[in-house]
Amino acid sequence: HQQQSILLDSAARFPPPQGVKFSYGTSGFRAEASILESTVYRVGILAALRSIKTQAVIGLMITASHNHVSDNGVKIADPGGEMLSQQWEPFADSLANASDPEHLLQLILEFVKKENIQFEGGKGAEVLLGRDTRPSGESLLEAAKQGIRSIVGAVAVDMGVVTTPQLHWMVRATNKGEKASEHDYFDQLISSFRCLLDLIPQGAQSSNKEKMIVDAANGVGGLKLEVIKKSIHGLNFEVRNTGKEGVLNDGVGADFVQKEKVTPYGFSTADVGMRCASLDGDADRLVYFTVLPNSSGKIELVDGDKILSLFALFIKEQLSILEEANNKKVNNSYEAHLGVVQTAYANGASTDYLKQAGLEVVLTPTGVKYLHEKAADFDIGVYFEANGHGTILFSSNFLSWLDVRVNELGSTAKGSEQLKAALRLLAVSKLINQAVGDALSGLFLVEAILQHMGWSIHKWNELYNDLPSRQLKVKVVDRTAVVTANAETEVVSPPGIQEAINVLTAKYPRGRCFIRPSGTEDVVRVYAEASRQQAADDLASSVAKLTD
Ligand code: NG1
Ligand code: ZN
Repeated sequence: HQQQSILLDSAARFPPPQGVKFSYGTSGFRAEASILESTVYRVGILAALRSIKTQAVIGLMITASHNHVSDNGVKIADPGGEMLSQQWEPFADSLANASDPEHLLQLILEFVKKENIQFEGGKGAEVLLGRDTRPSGESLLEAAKQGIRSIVGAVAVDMGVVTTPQLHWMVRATNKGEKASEHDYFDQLISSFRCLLDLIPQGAQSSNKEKMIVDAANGVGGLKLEVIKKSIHGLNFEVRNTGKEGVLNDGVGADFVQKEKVTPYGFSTADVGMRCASLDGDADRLVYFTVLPNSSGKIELVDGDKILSLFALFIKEQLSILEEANNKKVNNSYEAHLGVVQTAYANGASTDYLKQAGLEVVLTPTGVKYLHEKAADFDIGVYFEANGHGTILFSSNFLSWLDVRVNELGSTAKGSEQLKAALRLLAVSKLINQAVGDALSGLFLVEAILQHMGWSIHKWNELYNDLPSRQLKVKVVDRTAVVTANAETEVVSPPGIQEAINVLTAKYPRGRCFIRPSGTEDVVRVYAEASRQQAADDLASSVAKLTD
């Protein structure tokens, strides 16, 4: 009863905006920041309940990623650092949309009963809070704290301004009983990067010592890179768009660079040919690019698909070195199952390249939660969206085996190629963020691998040539009318559309085209690719007409 009156009192301080319907999409709740306080307050309650239910620490991140600075958003990190379980999404929606405190309380009581959430006996709730650099973050953080504290005994721990992947990493590390501060995050990143550089084959690293430049989207990633820069050795880099002057995500950042394919603010023809990278506003996306000569700001984009290819290639190389040893010495061998996960947006040339390199490729629907889940089926699962969000997951079975193998080889085969390969894989598992895609750890892994291979960005980019592609969005009355199957590559409803797409696609050499309802905007998206840009453009616009 005391609990109920506390909830009713605090809920009354956060009335929801009129006439808005919130929906927990692939990136949590996102909206104009000024209407988000009640939503963030309610997500605070949800986070506390989730913590009691799972008997683990939960994360709550306030960010709107690559969106406009006046937007904001909120999302939950589950105990392993992954996205909120999909089973709880409908509850999140109903909480956010409850019209008044009584209704809210009613929903909570019903849900607590249905999910059998036990307030007595277990550990109290604990929620780690983080926010990006958006000015609205401060008051929204306060709303989240009040939501958490409206559950009696729940504790909110403010981690301050952090990248989204840092917060996910902290949740994961805390629940594993590992050191979990920001300092520990930097430590692990810097020491595993160092470890990879120390294991570079003699003579390889020469071609890649020149400086690289990072566009930090005027967001939180730039602040963190400047901290890392003070203690890291073996990489010469400059950080631009650190937020001291420009506006968050405004003409800068990974989303802008990937979609517009032009240089972000702060880059010019003076940078032609240099290795450049762009982060997004909360540093969970990463793309590379080079400025093209005499091109009025055009760039050569090296996207998430190419980062995926680089990572997969490197891991495959290390595994085959290890497996050679397996054949010679049969005791304690392990055939690691390596797989890569993409969405239908992956450039067709990347998928062909990966398959032809002998890799197993799986497609999932758009949205990190689907890719992540699929990647977790492998011993080593590498996933990336073309837009630069991705990471590498290692199974605990494989990591335990690797630990034992490193010890064995350390005593029987010191200095061997096998030991080096095993140590490299171990270092990758520590450098890369196992909770969620992380632009910072991704960047240092790309840099370590380029040095290992002795590759320039141009050499890397030549792994394959992207097929020309075109993306369009079509505003429709009801986007849910479009229903897809087979990882969004086929339309099942409305009837007849897929047949029409097939007929149009067949007209173009190397044509491929699909449509799907966006999970984050009120539009249907069209993607087309073909052997020439004009053909991809034509295919996309003719298919877009079908959806009108
Ligand atoms: P939707 O709006 O469902 O296409 C977009 C991106 C996703 C993902 C989510 C979450 C494209 C085509 N889609 O999803 O890849 O990043 O936002 O932020 O880029
Ligand atoms: Zn982001």
